[in-house]
This record gives sequence, structure tokens and C-alpha cells, in this order.
Amino acid sequence: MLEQAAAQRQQRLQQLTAEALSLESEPGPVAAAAPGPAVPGLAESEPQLGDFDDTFTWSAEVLAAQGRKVEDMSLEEIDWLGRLRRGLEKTRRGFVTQLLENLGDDPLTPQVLDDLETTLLRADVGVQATDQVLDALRRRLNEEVVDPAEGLRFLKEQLRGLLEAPIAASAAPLLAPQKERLNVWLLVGVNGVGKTTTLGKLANLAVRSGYSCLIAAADTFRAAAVEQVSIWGQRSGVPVISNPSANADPAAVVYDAIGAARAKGTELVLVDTAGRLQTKHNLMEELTKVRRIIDKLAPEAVVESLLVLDASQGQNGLRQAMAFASAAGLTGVVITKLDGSARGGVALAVASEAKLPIRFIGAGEGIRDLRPFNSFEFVEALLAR
Ligand SMILES: Nc1nc2c(ncn2[C@@H]2O[C@H](COP(=O)(O)OP(=O)(O)O)[C@@H](O)[C@H]2O)c(=O)[nH]1
Ligand SMILES: [Mg+2]
Repeated sequence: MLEQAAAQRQQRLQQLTAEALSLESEPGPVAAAAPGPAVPGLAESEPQLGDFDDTFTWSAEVLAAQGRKVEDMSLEEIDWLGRLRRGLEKTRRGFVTQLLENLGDDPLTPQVLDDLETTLLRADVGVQATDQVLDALRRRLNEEVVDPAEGLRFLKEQLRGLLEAPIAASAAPLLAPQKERLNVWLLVGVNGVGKTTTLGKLANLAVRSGYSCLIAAADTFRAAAVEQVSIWGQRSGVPVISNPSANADPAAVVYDAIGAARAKGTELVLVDTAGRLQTKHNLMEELTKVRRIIDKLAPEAVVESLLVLDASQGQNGLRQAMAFASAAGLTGVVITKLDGSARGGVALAVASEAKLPIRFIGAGEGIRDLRPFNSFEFVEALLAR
């Protein structure tokens, strides 16, 4: 039976490779939604297929393991998974290498679990999440002998469980704007974490997925912020509502943007906000005010308040999440800069301690370097060999 399975797997891979070749000329749709109309000027960012190396095979296998049929796999997804795996390499280097070394060929021992604890903490997984995973593993170990392969499988399952808990408790497994309604997505976070970049990528994803979209340039604190967000708007043909006067009131910009969205029947308003003001208190006060004006002006709107976190900031990000949670009424998190961060484990800390669903992850500065969060893919990339 094992032989048969191996043969089937081999056959599937051959099929995958053949399919991918024929996909080369037509990049597939975004996972979150149906393909949108073609956007001029985006050809520059079309994914290119590299060699059929083991990253490619791994990506295809990760999709297949989620029950995806070969014909439903897009080049874009394969390409993204490869980049996610590369992005998490630094986190993994300290993490998995040590983990696999510890696991070795023998059944799990309590000593191995102690080492695993250190490894998880070092990858910024956080005390709470680490305790939870270790408790589950220890209970299992008390019941039966666990070989390394089963240990790894069980560990993956535990990590996925942690990431999935806040998602399961939320309204939807996948965050997408609701059709034919006004959706307002607020992007908040400290300076430099990638709010504006994420907003630009989201605008592009929205347009490619067939939503009408509008940007509110409500970071009025930095003079260059409006210009930066305008460039992102242009790249996807999304209008940007701004107020050119110095020190304009962000709430007034949001007011104008909601008015414009109503007039045009726009489905998604993306709101860029400042990450730094004179004092932290001012920032929180301003966010509360922006939030209040949205609730008052558009009570019918579906409002999402997304905290943008820079993965390289590790545990610091967790403290930021707590600080923003009350002022902005956070509903989710976007983790950026997963490319090149050694602290990707912070995703687990955020899910288990801030109890917020991770909605998107960014792994690069390009317009397509943002994807809806998928816990299965994240854990596979984190623990890939
Ligand atoms: N490598 C990498 N850089 C990113 C990512 N997201 C944002 N950046 C960069 O981080 C810097 C700050 O981004 P910005 O969007 O202006 O941050 P904001 O202050 O929160 O609006 C810019 O140089 C971005 O190109 C990412 O996922 N990966
Ligand atoms: Mg910004």
C-alpha cells in the first residue's frame, strides 16, 4: 500500500509540473476572491515561475495537502508559498534545525520537550502559546511513546490550533469585503511597520478581486504620507481622498472619503492612519476619534480595524497590539516583513495572547507580496525542512 501511495505521489508531482508549465502564460486568480478585471500597468508584477526546484514541489504539496486539485492551483499561489517559505527561513534556521536535531530518531523524551520550550520562546512564540503547546505534548507523552514524525505532526497541529482559535471565534474564516455594502478597513499601527504599503497591496488585491475601492489618506501628520499613498492608489487605479492643507484633521478626511464612497457606491474604503504623533496619548485619542466618526457617519458599514505588525519587532509587537486594542477597537492583525525576519513566531504570540485573528501576511515590498493568512501554510512554512 505504501508503494502504491508513493507511486501515486510521484504521478501527482509529474502532473503538477506539467500543469504548472501550461499555467505559465496565465497567472491564476487570488485565493480570496474571483479574478477581477485586468488592471493596466500591473504586468510588471506578474509572478514568474522559477525552476521546478524543491521549493516548487513543496509549495504544490502544501496546496495538495489542503485538498486542492492540481487544476485549481495557480502559479501565483505556488510563487507566493515559495516566497513565504524563503521569508521564514531566518526564523526557521534557529527553530527547525534545532528542533529536528533534538527530535532525532528516537522517541520523544521529556528532555527534548525542555529543549523545544527554549526553541519556541527564542522564536518569539511567547510564554502563553509555548506553555499551551508544551502542556499538550507532555500530556501526550505521558500516555504513549511518541516517535519523532508523530511528534512533529502533533506539534504542527497544536500550532495551527493556536492560530485558528481567534479566527474560528471571528465572523469569517477569510476576511473579504462584503459585496454591495460599504466596508471600511482602518489600518493602524506604529510608525514604519508597513501600514501604507499594506494598504497599497490591499487596494490592488481588492481591484483584482473585482471590488470598487477608495483610499482615505488620513495620515495627515507626515507631509510625505499623502504623496506616498497617492502613488499606491495610482498603481491600482484607486482614487485617493486627501486634504492638502497642513495638519488637516484625519477625521475630516475620513468624513470626505465616506461621503465619496456613498455617492459612488464604493464597496471598500481603506483608511491610512498616522503611526506617530507628538505623544502616544494623542495618537490613541485621534484613532478613537476616527473610529467614532466612522461609526456615527456610516453605522451600516462593516468596519474592520486592522493592526499592522512588523514581524521583526517580535514580542514588542504584542505590546503594541495591547496598546492599540482599546483605542482602535481592533478586529484583526496584518503581519508584515515576514521576509527576512527571524521572529516570525510572533504570529503565535499575537493569536494566543492578544486573541486577534491574523488576516493577511506581507512578505516583501512588491504590490503582490501580500496574501490572506492561512494557518496551514504558515505552519508548514515555519516548520519546513
Ligand atoms: N521587506 C519588507 N518591507 C516592507 C514590507 N512591508 C512594508 N515594508 C517596508 O517598510 C517600510 C515602511 O513602510 P510604510 O508602509 O511606509 O510604513 P507605515 O509607516 O506603517 O505606513 C517601507 O520601506 C516599506 O517598503 C514587507 O512585507 N517586507
Ligand atoms: Mg504610512
